[in-house]
Amino acid sequence: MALEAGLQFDYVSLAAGTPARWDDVLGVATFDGGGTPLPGAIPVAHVHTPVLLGSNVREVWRTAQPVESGQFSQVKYRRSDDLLFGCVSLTEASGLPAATEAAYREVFAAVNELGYPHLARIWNYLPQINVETDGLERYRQFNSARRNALIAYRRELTGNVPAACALGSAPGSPLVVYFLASRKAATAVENPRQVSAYDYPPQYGPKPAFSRASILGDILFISGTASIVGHETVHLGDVVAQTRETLTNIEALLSEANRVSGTDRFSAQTLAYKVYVRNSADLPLIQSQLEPALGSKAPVLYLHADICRQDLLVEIEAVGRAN
Ligand code: 3EB
Repeated sequence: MALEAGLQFDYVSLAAGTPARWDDVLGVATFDGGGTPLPGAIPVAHVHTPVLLGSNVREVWRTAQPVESGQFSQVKYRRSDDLLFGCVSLTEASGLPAATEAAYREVFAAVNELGYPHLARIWNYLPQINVETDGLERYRQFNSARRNALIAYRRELTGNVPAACALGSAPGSPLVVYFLASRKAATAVENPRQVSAYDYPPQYGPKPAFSRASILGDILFISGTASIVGHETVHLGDVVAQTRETLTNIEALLSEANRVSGTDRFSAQTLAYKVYVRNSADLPLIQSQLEPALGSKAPVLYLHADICRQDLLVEIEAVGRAN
């Protein structure tokens, strides 16, 4: 049996009413606080980012295996035999670095203790991501604190690190981290067009510990992907060109995922996307590039969020299942 037996991903419409079954749900993310309450045992990551298009949806992770819910310290989770979905939401009572380090320590303690030590994908949302305080941009503070927690738990800082994304959220919202972890290792994938983020030169601050994509059984997680070639942002101020470059990077990741797994299994047709738009006025231009490229049937959720480099106007993440 495949280790990730039947992990499935869906954007479920709230308008369609409550799904008949919640007993196969591992976890849920909501955006902009949308949605009616769910059965209490389901971990829900409440992400505070306005929805620009694709509203009234939740991101729902399901599995074919029986599930069990629980809480480890402040990490709410649900797990199957193979997989664990978890989320943690912390206010910045003692500042962002302290909250980040605490959140990551809790995540690592939970996955270690529960026996799902391999983090395949982590989503990070923090308010005022581009604001500088104490002489350091908050995204860089986050990176430094994430690194400290990785070091404290003797985790790798390069190589087989999780796929990830890090986005801005509404002012005053908590730090929200949610993740999928596995009993068995995922395979990290890098983008041949880009310097690995963990090898970025020092001008970008503390090195971010994430991979460009990861493969977990049948599932491909594509990290937050932007208009970066080598280590530099390209097409400054040109949202159309940034969108196209981002698509080129996603295509490169698909090829690389197929090469690494020795197959032809992953294709753009099977991907579902989340698109983060810095300036909401850019939505029509971004859409005009994405709709013809992705096809009208592709599930796409457009969110209004700041991106972790001031000069990036759009970032796209994706998840796909092998054919
Ligand atoms: C980049 O490619 C854009 O810090 O976890 C993308 C994905 C980005 C994940 C993270 C940051 C992160 O450098 C930013």
